Amino acid sequence: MANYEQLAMEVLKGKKKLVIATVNELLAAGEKPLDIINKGLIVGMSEVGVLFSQNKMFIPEVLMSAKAMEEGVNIVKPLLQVGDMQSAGTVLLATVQGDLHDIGKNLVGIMLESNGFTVINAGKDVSPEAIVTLAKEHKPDVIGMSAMLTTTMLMMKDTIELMKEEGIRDQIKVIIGGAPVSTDFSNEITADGFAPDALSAVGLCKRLLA
Ligand code: B1M
Repeated sequence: MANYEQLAMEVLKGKKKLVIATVNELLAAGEKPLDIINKGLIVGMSEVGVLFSQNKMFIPEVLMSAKAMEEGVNIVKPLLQVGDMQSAGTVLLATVQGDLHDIGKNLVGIMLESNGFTVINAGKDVSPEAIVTLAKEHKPDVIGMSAMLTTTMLMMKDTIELMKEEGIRDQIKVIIGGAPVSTDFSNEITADGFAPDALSAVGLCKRLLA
C-alpha cells in the first residue's frame, strides 16, 4: 500500500516512474490531491533542499528530483482545479530575471487556480520589462514575483520601480515570495505583501482584492 513517506523518498531519489505510480496509487486509494502535494511531494523536495545545502546532493540529482516532483504535480494538478467558477481575480506570476527556480512559483500558481483565480504563468528568468509588458497586455489584478536567490531578489525592486515609471503600479497589487525574501523586504521595496508559502499566497491575494 503506497504512503506519503514512500512518495517523499521517491522524489528525493528522483525516481520519476515510481513517483507517477505512487501518486496514481494514492489517488486510487482516495487520498486528496492537495495532501499528495503537501504531505508527499513537497516533503521530498524539502529534504532535497537540506541535502543540497549540505553538499550531499548535487545539481544533476536535484534536477532529477525536480523532474520527478513536476511529474507528480502534473497528475494531481487537473484534479485541483475548480470548474466554471467565476474568477476570483487574475494573477500574473513570474520568477524574476536571472532566476531559474520555478517549482515553488508553479505551486503557487496551482494553489491560486484551485482557489478560483485565473493565472498567467510567465515562466522563469523574466525581466522587469517583460513583466511590465505582460501586465499592460493582460491587466492582472495582482503580479506575483518569486525569487530563490539572494542575487535575484533585487529584480523585484527593479520591477516595481519600472511599474511606477510606466504608470501601472497604482492599478496592480504586487506580492512576493521565495526563500530569501520576507515581510521586511516586501515593505522595503514597497510591494503589497509577502507570502511564505503557496497557500498563504492565496490568502494574501484574497485579502488584497477584497
Ligand atoms: Co538552487 N539554490 N541553485 N536549484 N535550489 C537554492 C535556492 C539554494 C537555497 C540551495 C542552497 O545552497 N542551500 C541556493 C540559493 C542560495 C542563495 O542565494 N541564498 C541555490 C543555488 C545557489 C543555486 C545555483 C546558483 C547553484 C549553482 O549553479 N551553483 C543555481 C542557480 C540557477 C539560477 O537560478 N540562475 C541553482 C540551480 C538549481 C536547479 C536548476 C538545479 C534547481 C531548480 C529547478 C527548478 O526550480 N525547476 C534548484 C533547486 C531545486 C534548489 C533547491 C534545492 C530547492 C528549491 C525548491 O524547489 N524547493 C533550493 C534549496 C532550498 O530551497 N532549500 C535551492 C521546493 C519548493 C516547493 O519550495 O521554492 O521555497 P520553494 O517555494 C515555496 C515558498 O518559497 C513559496 O511557496 C512555495 C511553495 O510553498 N514561494 C512563494 C515561492 N515563490 C513564491 C511566490 C509567491 C508566494 C510564495 O508569491 C508570488
